[in-house]
Amino acid sequence: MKKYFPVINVSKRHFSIIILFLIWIETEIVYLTYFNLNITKTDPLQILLLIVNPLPISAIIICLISFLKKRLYIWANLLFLFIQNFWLFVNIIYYREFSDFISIQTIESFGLASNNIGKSLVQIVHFPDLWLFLDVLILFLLIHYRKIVVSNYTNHLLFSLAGFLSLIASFAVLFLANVDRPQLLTRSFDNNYLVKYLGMDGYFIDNLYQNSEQSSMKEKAKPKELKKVLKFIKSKKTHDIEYFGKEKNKDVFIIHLESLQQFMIDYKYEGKEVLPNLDKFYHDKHTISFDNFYHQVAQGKTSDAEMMLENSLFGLPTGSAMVSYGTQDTFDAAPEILDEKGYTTASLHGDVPTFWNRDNTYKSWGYEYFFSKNYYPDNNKDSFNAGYGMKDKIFMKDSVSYIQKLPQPFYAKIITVTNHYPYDLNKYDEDISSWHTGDNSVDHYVQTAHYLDEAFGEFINYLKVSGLYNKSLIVLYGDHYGISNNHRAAISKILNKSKLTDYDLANFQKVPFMIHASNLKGFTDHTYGGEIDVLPTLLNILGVNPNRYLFFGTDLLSKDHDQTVAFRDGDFVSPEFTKYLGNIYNTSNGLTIKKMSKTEQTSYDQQQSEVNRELSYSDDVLTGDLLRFYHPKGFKHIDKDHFNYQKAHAIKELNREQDKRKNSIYYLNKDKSTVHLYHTDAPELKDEK
Ligand code: GP9
Ligand code: MN
Repeated sequence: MKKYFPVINVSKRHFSIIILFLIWIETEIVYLTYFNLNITKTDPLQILLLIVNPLPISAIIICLISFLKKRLYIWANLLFLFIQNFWLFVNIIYYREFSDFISIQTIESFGLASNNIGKSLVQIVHFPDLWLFLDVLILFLLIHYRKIVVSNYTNHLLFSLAGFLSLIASFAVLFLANVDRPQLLTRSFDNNYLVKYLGMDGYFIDNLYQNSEQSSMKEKAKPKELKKVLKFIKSKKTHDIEYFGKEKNKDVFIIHLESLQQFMIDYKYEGKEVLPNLDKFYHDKHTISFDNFYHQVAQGKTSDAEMMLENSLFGLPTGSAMVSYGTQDTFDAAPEILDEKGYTTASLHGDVPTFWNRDNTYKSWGYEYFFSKNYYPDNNKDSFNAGYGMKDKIFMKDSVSYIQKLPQPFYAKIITVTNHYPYDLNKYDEDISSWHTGDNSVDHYVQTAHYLDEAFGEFINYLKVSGLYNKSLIVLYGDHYGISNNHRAAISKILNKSKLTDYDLANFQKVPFMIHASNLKGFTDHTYGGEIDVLPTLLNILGVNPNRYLFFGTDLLSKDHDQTVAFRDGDFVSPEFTKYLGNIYNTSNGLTIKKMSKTEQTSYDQQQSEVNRELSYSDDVLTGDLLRFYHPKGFKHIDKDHFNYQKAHAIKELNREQDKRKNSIYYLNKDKSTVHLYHTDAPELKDEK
């Protein structure tokens, strides 16, 4: 034996480099073969970060280990290598099942062995994955049998210097990551982003930090805080609802119109209506349309809108509540509330399921189904995608194959995405010319908005021919602005206003909100309200009493509705005042209020204090997980573990439901698909006909 394996003497410096190299190469292999990090190949910074990011944090730790003496140095290195391998290994397994990275919150909320991982562990651990541990094993044997002998000399200066440089490098990675993806850490977006930019270690440290912050807030929160919140909420309850139960048991479609702003309704460009289908819907005799309805989102954008729409809770002042609290908090959300009333619940979206942590949050909200990108045929074809996901026309058409199988009544949320910055569209999809404001990041908005309108028109057409239209309550909302206030010059051109004030910008935050159903008498409602008010409004129409729940919004159609609309930064709009960007305007005429009468001042102060209170109470609910202490009578939460959004599982479940519930559109059509009733002019789908 001795003859074949000569003893190798290595210095500490070399041994440390070997460990670092192994960690680096293995991480790179795993990045490229197991994960789908969506690297933009034309972005050199992304590629550089992907190559460099496994190094700095590991290098710092390896440098620290180098100060250990004798065998402790060697075993600590091996242990560190093993931990790194193990971290990669568990993430490979988790990723294979969920296309997401493991987090402390997921382990705490679902347990490692549950969340269907336990059941199928044998299927998802592939024997060849164990290659990851080969290096530790080989090194262990070589050291144990003294085939590798590491010198005991530590060059203190060298390791200190290397450690210091690695520390600088880790900050450089963080800095460059933020250059490429601004607000990466404050807004989080998606675990895939964190790993792509900061590496597995960076992701872990961030997760550790976030989790310890969240846990300490949660631990501190006591049931008596809930009492304060409930007292506040009680003053906002609405009574004698004229519309109560008007559309009981109807199917519900919530159509999320990405970045669509109210000013686009009835907007004409080059003499043509930009949104002919939405305009028609807006003025329909069965549509209640709101023209003073505001988005109330902050950094969490779409996720803030979703949080408000389905929980009547505000997003957070920074970051995304769905990302920070969606996995572990308790919610009384629309899907779960409606599930209790016999509804089947589904969210449909053409982006990856991890974005805004939807894959975990939807389980906490009680969604039975989440049809995301990989459920859709040809979802990876370049021509089928624009910006963040599948093009609306293709996405909406292919959604029908799932919608038709949902047992009725159902609650289906359809999240569009094509009208999203940077408003990308293929030339052949462009039906109208772009604006010519000279601001390139704004000019194409009109084209993608028009595309969204066409997609919506095709979808409504399907609802009509399939008979669903009259059986459904259709709710439309714009989630937030598409054109931010940074584009003042372009906004004045678009609105044809030579002098743009902050009052105009406040109005620019209005988004469409419409409710359509056959028993409703349509009109344009000038009530002031926002996204926080949607859920109580919707529940009343469906005959579910919202007063039973802890909601911050109030029914828009009720006489008791509170018309003070809070923005996330403490600004607000009410029928009297528009407080925006530090200025106060008279809402009815847009003039600056310089001096207030005593009564005006009292009413202003009262509104401001209410806004401050509702925002901070809503934050208390989320950060303290206060809903865990709240038990509406008879309302039982579904175990989060019950849900499984794997495609194969969902399809099996849907098929099983057909014969059990016997009332899906598909079943009622004698097990025949209704997809052929759907007509789209999307050229990508032309070959299919
Ligand atoms: C991504 C989509 C976009 O899935 O919902 O979110 P946004 O950037 O609008 O918040
Ligand atoms: Mn959005």
